[in-house]
Amino acid sequence: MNQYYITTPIYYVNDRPHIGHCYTTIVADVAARFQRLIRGSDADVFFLTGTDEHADKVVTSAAEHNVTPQEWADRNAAEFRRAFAACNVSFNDFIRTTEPRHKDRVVEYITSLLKSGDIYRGQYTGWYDQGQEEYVTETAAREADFKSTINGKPLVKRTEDCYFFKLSKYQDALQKHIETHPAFVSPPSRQAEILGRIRAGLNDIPISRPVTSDPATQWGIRVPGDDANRVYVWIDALFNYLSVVDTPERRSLWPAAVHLIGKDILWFHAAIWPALLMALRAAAPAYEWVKLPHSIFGHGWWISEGMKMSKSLGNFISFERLTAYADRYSLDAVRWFLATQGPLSGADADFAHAKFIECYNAELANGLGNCTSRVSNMIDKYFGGIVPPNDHNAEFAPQPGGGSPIDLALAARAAAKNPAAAGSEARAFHFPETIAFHVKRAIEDQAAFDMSASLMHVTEIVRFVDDFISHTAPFTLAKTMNTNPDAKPALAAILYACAESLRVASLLASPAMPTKMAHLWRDWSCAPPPNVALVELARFAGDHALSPGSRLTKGEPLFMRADPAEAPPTEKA
Ligand code: ME8
Repeated sequence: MNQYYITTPIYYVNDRPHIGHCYTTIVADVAARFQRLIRGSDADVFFLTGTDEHADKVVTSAAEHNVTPQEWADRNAAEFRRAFAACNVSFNDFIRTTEPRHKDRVVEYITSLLKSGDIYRGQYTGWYDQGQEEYVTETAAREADFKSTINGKPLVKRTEDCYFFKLSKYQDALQKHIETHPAFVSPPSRQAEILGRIRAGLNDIPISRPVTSDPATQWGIRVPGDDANRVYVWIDALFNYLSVVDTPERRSLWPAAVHLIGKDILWFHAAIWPALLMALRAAAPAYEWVKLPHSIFGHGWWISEGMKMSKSLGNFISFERLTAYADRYSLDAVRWFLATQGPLSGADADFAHAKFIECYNAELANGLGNCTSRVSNMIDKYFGGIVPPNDHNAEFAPQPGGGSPIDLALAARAAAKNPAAAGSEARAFHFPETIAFHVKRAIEDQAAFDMSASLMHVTEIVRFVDDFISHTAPFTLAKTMNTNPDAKPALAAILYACAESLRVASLLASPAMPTKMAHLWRDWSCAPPPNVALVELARFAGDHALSPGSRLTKGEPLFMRADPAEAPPTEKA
């Protein structure tokens, strides 16, 4: 199986982590954990996140806090690391763009592109706000009647030396690549927007900023051979995906499988980044390995209680607010909610308290949690907490008039539901086949990067088991155990099928809820062994199935029911 390299954006260190950063990073984590599970190995999966530190706004906020930009970056990069650790994110590497291993590579890349001519020195002309010491776009200048929006003084037309990247040269190649690789810009709804912009024509783009006596302009990587210019932060940042794996040991990880990002930064990733890679590959034989990533996945936006998140509206979901949810409902419940209800497919998603509670109660407390409790309680009560024998083949197809206790249980249920049609309504439950179907589909959904669909197979399995329990009514069957010698083996077959199905559901749930599922595996003595691929692990009653005779402890309920009337958790002061 191919190697799988997944990245998140690298986050600006002027800000503190919030739901958006945690969301992208948790979704990437679920995908990475799923790929490790599918392969039964950590070796070929590489998950990168990190921080983007050379932005001008880092200098500004550092000054506001009376520290140097590097100190400010150190402090906030540590905050991001802390937040991601608290979210149980299993990244393989965390890159900070101020690290020499990154900066040195950027200098090498720019040097090659200068040599090949795809980066060239030219002149940039634009409207300049002298008070703010910054350029204003043509549109913004016109809207402001060519005056500074800050001090009202006229903007001046200014020309200065600058380095450009020949983006225009790659217009046709980019267009062709996107047209012939439908998964390159994902989800598909985002493709038209990018293609439209490319077809409209591409200009070369400035990729440097001047260095002056203003300290704000001194933060960043210098253009090689020219100390009066520094590399524009976006170009520096994009290169992180390559610089981290540009070592002899890691080069085989390239190209990335998925660059997961928010829709805000799609253009940089779906147009400028591939063009830079094409240019680098063409620049020197040493960059022959620099192919294009498989997919740029631009997810939608989290809003909050129906509105754009804003600190002034009081609906901002900070990292601390998420932590308060995790403290009350468990971190894994938060991860589950983000991964299944998030804006992955494109449309924005609402972080509304009522919606969180509804999802939590339906899928976790009353779903997976309740079903595992029911089954382990029955195994505790009827089999002394020991996994019952699995003598039945887990095909529960009632025979009309069949005499086994399972047939009778199924038929009795059907008769109770519709006395006129006794037998005909009885439903068959084919466990091995149904479970294999969900496992296969969950893997396919991962390949399509559909987290929600993939995780919904957990819920589907739980429904299947719940349905089976209500059809076979094992608690009724148990009442006949003293009088009917066939009742106990029937009960064993029913409960084994339920527990074994839930074991498989727990495997599929584990990338989103690693801690809770590890608890279940401990209680049920079924922790998956290392180095076994998911299809093997998940084979119903296969080599890694629940083993009859082993301990299955009731344990604590996985998820306590939430009270919808309780006030939403708030961050601690
Ligand atoms: O753009 N909903 O960094 P950044 C969902 N440094 N996701 C959100 C979100 C929201 N409301 N708000 C933010 C940068 N995000 C650059 C990236 S990459 C080479 C350089 C997430 O700190 C989303 O993933 O502004 C978005 O793309 C990212 O945060 C932007 O983070």
